[in-house]
Amino acid sequence: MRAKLMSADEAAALIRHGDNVGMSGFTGAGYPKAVPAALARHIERRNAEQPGSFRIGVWTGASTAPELDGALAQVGGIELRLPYQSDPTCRQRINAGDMDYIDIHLSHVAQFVWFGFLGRLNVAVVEVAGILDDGRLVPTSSVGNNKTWLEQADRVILEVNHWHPTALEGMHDIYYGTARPPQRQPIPLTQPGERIGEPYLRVDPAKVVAVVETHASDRVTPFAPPDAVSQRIAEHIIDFLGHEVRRGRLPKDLLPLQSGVGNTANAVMAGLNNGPYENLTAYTEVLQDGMLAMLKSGKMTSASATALSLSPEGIRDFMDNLDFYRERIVLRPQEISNHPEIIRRLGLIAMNGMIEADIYGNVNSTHLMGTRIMNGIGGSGDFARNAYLSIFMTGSVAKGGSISCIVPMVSHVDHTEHDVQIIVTEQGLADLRGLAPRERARLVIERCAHPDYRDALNDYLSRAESLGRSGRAGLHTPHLLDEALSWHARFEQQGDMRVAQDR
Ligand code: 0RQ
Repeated sequence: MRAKLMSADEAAALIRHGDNVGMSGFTGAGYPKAVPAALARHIERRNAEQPGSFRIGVWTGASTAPELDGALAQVGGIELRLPYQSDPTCRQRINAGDMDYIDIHLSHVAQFVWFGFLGRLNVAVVEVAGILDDGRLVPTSSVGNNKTWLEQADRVILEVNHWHPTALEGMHDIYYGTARPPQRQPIPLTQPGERIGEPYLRVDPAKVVAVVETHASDRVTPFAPPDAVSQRIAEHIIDFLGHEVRRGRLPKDLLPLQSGVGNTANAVMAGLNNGPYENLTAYTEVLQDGMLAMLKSGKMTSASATALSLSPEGIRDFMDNLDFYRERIVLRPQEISNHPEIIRRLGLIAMNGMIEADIYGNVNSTHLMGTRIMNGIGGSGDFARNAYLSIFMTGSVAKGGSISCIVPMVSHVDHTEHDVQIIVTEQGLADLRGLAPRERARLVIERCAHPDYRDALNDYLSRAESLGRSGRAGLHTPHLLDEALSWHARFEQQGDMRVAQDR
């Protein structure tokens, strides 16, 4: 490995036009810090000589950072991106049609690569915290798809980032027991904090073509204190969980929590931290500040994730108390953190954000006005489809009230009515379990819609029902198709064209 030490520029020169490159990185944690930037410079020079002559496929765990996604998108270097991104330049290029993007469930990525569904993986660029004498690798603040990249890629570039504390060693659990059907066996994980694998990543040293040393921090995003909307959403969820415990539908210590990223998710965690529950656990994808606080207070006993996504204060606390957290946090490959088999077995309480929901309970998590990608489905589908309770949350209105996030028919479907059980806005919570479509519609309008839009939605529903009663349409899921489709177009005309342009 020592013989392969080189500069980021030399390593980047080993990546060729047309390569599919598997990069480490998950929500701003553990992404390579130097090679992508060097590669972007290289691509920029090549494309200046001959436009479009150097483009690659970029596969990651999830979102990364401006130094990776942003830098490569800026120079037009990405032909195809998957599976989740949240970078403004990528978003703009994808929506302009300059860059292809495949939005797939995070749990699918690793197996799609083994199955050969996505073509050959030519190069892996993986950040690690260290290399052991025997060649095994110490993972970083995220695991993501690194195991798969290291196994499947023809050539491997390692970035050893000395910013990651060596005390991370031992926090990870890399499971090597997955196989392709028909050889697949059950994954022997029955508790969120259980370890079923090994603490290191393996790599065939013969495939390592470069080792680059860096010392650079992960992308850290400060959290704003929860706003009034997030706080109301959190209160509704916490009331609802209490109700479920009283009804005997949830154990008194709840079930393992999965929480999407963002301020609402943190507000829910803060609410639970101040609530009556003890011995909580988490089986989630990304661990944010809110969960660290719960581990610290003792309310939460263990948390499993594939990545950390901490604020600057969260990072400081994590680094200062690594021995404490190493006993309580397990970081796993995303094929395990998001595995449907395990999610179903553990019975998770899944809480994810959304862009809009329709009155029947279909959810759009990814596309503004039906056509413009925001980020991607991420792990929300893995969790929602398989959870014990599947909760989706959003403010009832967007863009200063000019758009209702409760609509007659979602403009893009990520989670169907069959996978969505509970919808929450700051207005209230609609529990859709056991309700037929028209009952769901009334409840969603009554509990979740903003008062400014309630009349319009009720009017829509009653006219759709009249059409059904007249025999000209179905009464099972009544719709006025012309109006359902023009609902979004009306917003764009009346309201905020910024939505169209910004995104
Ligand atoms: O745009 O910033 O320009 O104002 O959409 O909306 O309200 O800031 O919501 O940050 O919670 O993100 C679904 C995108 C929500 C996120 C989504 C506009 C709004 C704003 C963002 P501006 P908010 P959040 C595990 C789970 C998928 C992945 C996932 C997400 C912007 O939760 O990416 O769940 N989820 N992963 O103004 C038009 C509407 C709108 C709208 C909001 N109805 N119409 N614009 N906006 N609603 C974690 C991982 O997978 C890593």
